[in-house]
Amino acid sequence: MIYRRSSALFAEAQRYIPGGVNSPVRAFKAVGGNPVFVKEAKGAYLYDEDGNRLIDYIASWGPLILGHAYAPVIDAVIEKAKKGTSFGMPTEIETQLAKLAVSMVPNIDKIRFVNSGTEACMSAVRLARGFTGKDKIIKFAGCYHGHSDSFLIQAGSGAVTFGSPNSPGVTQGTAKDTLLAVYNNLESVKALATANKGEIAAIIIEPVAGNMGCIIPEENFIKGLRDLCDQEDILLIFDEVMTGFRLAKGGAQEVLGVDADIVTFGKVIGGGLPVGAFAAREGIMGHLAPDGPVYQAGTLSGNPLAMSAGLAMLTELNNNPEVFRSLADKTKYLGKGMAQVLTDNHIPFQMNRFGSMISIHFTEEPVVDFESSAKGNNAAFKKYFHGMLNQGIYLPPSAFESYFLNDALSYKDLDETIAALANIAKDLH
Ligand code: KE4
Repeated sequence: MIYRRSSALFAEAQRYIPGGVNSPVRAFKAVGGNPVFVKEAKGAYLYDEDGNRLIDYIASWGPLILGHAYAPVIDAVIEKAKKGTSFGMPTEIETQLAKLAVSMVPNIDKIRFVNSGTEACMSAVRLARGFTGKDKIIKFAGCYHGHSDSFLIQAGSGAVTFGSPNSPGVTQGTAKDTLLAVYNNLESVKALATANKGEIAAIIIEPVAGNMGCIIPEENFIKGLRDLCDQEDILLIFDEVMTGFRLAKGGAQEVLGVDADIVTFGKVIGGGLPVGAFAAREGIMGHLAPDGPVYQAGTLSGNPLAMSAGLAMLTELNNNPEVFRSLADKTKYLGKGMAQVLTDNHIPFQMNRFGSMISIHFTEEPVVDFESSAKGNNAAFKKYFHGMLNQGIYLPPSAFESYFLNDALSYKDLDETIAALANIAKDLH
């Protein structure tokens, strides 16, 4: 496929925007080559600036779960835009979306809207610290909760020491309050809780992880965290920016049957417009300004335009819950077909799949945490990514991402994807 216009647009973008992109993963650094510039999209298909049609498996990194330019969302946004986009004043539609989200998600009485998943997770941690009066948090290596300082931390020197910044600009002062545990390793969490007894405000986790590729929580891992939090008076924060309204109406809490204390959202809740949110029971949310002392704010938080997209999206999902089963079935079909191709070609691989999240890792070893995910053969992944792109299949341009299926994908699209893999599988050794 030709990407001449995308390359020219990328060259110009780099003159005015750092790296030519407004979010690093889009720049193809992990897979090489120039990023594809998209012109428009409809349903399961992207149409790029060179006229190529691409079957889309990122859905804008999750939000477009019903496909691009989904008519009920678009119509709602158009109608709302005609009446003004934002007022900096309360509007009824914020309450309508809040009421619907609270009705769909277990264990939440109230929800605060923000403008991104980063804001949601950052605010959730501040709320947990304010509610508990404790400073430290535990996160997991490989989990991503947005780019606020407390989360840009990598493992410290020892097993139970403080984290250290993994980005310039993050201070040691911040890093010392973030402790790193190992996903699917409850002992690593217990060790941190023991070594920092009485100092930990919260554990934040992606209940089904999507930022190491897709990583599935092992039996009793999440339940073990719940029990530990109850024993140690620690709040459990589920970062459901990816899993919320994707795995089920009630997200990972519903599917895993484990209660979180605070839940964060993004992506699907905004229907493709900038919306994040965090939610909890009244006893916790009551600590948030203006009711309580924990400050959090935002000029465009809850703006009616974004709320109209989110309300249309969640209304569709709430009224048609069979879509979650449809998405899971399509993901299973795709995974089965691709796994067969890789097996037939004797390619070492692991495939992790949960609901409509899936990822392929070119490694013999099961992928259960960041360390095992990092052992994937990235040279093979690059060949896989570009080989599929050249056949009109758009996959996440990094081995450390989950695919996000949308329900506009037909079984014909899935078969075309499996066939594209069959065409290149022999090159993946
Ligand atoms: P945003 O600030 O990008 O809306 O959300 C941050 C975030 C929080 N929590 C989880 C579990 C997330 O996956 C994300 C963002 N996801 C990435 C994809 N891995 C967004 C893509 C990007 O950074 O451009």
